Amino acid sequence: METVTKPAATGTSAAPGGPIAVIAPAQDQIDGFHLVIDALKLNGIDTVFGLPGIPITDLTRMLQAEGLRMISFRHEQNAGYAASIAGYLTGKPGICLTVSAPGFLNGLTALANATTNCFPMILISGSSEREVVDLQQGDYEEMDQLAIARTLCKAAFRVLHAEDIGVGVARAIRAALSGRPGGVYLDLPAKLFAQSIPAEAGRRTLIEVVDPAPRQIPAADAVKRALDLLRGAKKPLILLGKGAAYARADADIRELIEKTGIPYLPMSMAKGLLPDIHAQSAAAARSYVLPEADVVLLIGARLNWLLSHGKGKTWGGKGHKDWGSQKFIQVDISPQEADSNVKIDAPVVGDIGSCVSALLAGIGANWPKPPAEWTNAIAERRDRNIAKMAQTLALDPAPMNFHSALNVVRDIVKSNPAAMLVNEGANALDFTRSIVDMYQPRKRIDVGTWGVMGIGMGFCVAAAVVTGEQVIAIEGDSAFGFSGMEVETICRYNLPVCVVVLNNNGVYRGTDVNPTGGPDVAPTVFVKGARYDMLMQAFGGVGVNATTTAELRAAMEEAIRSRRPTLINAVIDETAGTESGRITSLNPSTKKK
Ligand SMILES: Cc1ncc(C[n+]2csc(CCOP(=O)(O)OP(=O)(O)O)c2C)c(N)n1
Ligand SMILES: [Mg+2]
Repeated sequence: METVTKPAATGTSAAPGGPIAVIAPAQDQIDGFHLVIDALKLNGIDTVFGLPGIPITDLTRMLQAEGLRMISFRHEQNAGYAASIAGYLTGKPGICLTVSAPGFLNGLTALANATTNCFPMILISGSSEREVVDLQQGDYEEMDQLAIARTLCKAAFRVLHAEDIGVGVARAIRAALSGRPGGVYLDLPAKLFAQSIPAEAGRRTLIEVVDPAPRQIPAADAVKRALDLLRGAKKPLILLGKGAAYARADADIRELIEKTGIPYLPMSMAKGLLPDIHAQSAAAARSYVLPEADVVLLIGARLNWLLSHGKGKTWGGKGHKDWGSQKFIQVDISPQEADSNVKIDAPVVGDIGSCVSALLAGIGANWPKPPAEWTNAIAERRDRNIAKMAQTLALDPAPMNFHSALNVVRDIVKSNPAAMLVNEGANALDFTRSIVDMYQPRKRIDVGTWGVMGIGMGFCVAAAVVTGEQVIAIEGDSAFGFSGMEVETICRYNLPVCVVVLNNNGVYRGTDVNPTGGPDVAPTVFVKGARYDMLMQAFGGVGVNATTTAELRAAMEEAIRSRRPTLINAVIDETAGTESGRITSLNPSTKKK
């Protein structure tokens, strides 16, 4: 308890004139720990993902004691990924709480990933003694965390005084949620937590953030310019990104697509915004529509590498740097996004909900449907590709391959459309994305903009905790390894998570050999026939080794029926994958002879 200076009160025996030292009664004082907790609570934060240790161990205990859900992980990176996707799924910043230096660094990958993916997240790290850190005198877990975090996130703040905690938390929330969402770092030095200030005055310093993600209404002339361009299109196309999914403008987006009759393509995490089986989905004719389209309306999708930067052969350009002939309309909350890769003819800047509703209003009742030649040509290719895929999916080879295993997953997701689908890997990712249809918005969460491995179990925990829905994770065996220890976390909190490891004995496949003939296996190869299912059993969950599609189907059905933590080791033909899945071309290689 702190010694504080108080005005003279009756019954004290201090020397006349001097300050009177009294031991403050606890109920009159509030400490830094509780100011942090109250600031979070005041702003509707009910869950924190983290890992205890100096100086935040007591904070994790007190968070729990004060009624927040404190989800403890085995590694901060996974807690960070959990927080980031909780932010995406709830529209409130996801909170990750870590210890100083190494814990902070472990959380930082997730913070940077959140920023890249525009997920609202706040990484709160305890830090060491400022005076000692700044003089580099060798403190316990010494590191200038604020300086390091600053380059990797949208904003970074440090709070030194208890009375500034309210402002620090408010600024972090605003920075994470407003405009283009992203990762925010909040540095809380150890000394802060023990500081006490008078309780009533302390509570008055807390801020309940008003309108943290303000609407940004697009300019009327920008909307008109976009609609004029779209109206004249012969081969229009709409591209939906995860920004569109994050915006929660589901009904308006669907209405825009259906009223205009324009074919659309969902990016990976926009799948399900409209059901993937929608008649206007051009997903199965992607390689046809991108180069052929004449006007492309991007909604919350950036022209980054995932869209071949809007140029090159994918878009009908002659060489890999050449632009195609299409014109672009880009709906984005960031005014800096337009022209990042190719010319944007009609930028529409504002929050996606407001922009889509403005476009919808401008479209009115008599919008001309796109020419039938365009929609028919797409439908023809789509139907042909879907029929071809159906044939492949119907095969049931032994051992299983990606297609036969994912055909099972496809059926299971179809009968459980509210389930969350987590997905990472290379082949395990690409095949799942193209084979497993999604039916509802924000159900598919994956490796995102970076194609990062390691999001798996963190995303599973967060998805289960914040949605309460069944979670199905489709994991490459390599991908799973990045966060595999969190199956203990899944068991500890008894979460309804069914992990399917598509086990092909390695990174991309299990067939590489060491060219020297030496005893080490090739760098992409793992222990053959590994039993990931036994890892789940070690913590009391259900582990199943599935070597046939029938076994896989039965195990998934049982996992969903029981809602018990389950890991299915799905044995996949080790020759089935390709190098880097669908992005083999990004692999640098010496010029072929
Ligand atoms: C953090 C991180 N490290 C490394 C990689 C490179 N990488 C891309 S996919 C992948 C694993 C692919 O193997 P697996 O998950 O087993 O999927 P498969 O293709 O075998 O189905 C790796 C290591 C990455 N994307 N992210
Ligand atoms: Mg693999």
